[in-house]
Amino acid sequence: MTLKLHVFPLSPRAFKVTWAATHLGVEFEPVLVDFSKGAHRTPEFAGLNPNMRMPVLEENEFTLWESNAIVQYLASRQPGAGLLPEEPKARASIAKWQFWDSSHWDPACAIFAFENYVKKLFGRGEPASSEIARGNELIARNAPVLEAQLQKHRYVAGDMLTAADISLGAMFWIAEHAQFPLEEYRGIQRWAADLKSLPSWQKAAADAMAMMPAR
Ligand SMILES: N[C@@H](CCC(=O)N[C@@H](CS)C(=O)NCC(=O)O)C(=O)O
Repeated sequence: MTLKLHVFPLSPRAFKVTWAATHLGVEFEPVLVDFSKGAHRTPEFAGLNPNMRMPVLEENEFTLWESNAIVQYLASRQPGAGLLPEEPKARASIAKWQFWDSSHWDPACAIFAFENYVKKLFGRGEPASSEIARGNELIARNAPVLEAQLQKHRYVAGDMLTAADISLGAMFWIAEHAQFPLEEYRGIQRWAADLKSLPSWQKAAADAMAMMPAR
């Protein structure tokens, strides 16, 4: 069985795993999890991920959820690509940023994704100002950490593109819609533009849009 990636392609967490696979040249079959039809709330989907969330990787009997675990798995299958070096300190630095993504960056950005994008996409009302205020606080606390790193280095874990850039940078897939308050962070903006210019980003973006059913 081909490796399958179950995704709702407009989500940055989905883009994270399809972009990783595309960048690494891992062949995969994308499977649409159509949120508008509640496809993630079926018993079949719960069998793949009891959290009823995407993305999910499925490969024969093996299933894997949590987008950063999927990025690590894909990157470790293609060691020659350099996204996840073997050397313990280099690997740990990448894991550190991926855990930071799950703990701090994704939750901060997700507020803007939900309030400014998801609500509009699914007709769920206007952005809540209290939530935007909470998002602004989280961005103000966390973005300077990433900015300082990107002022010193071209990429998140140093001077080479790694799995950490894929994990953190995928959020920019929806930046135009989500309106993250990140304009003042010049290092982050330079890095995001760099990532978006990669051929793998452009291919993954085109493939993601092609997957979306007509609305
Ligand atoms: N930490 C998880 C988060 C996955 C997640 O929350 N996915 C959302 C979409 S971006 C989802 O499937 N939501 C379905 C729901 O809330 O019912 C990951 O990175 O994979």
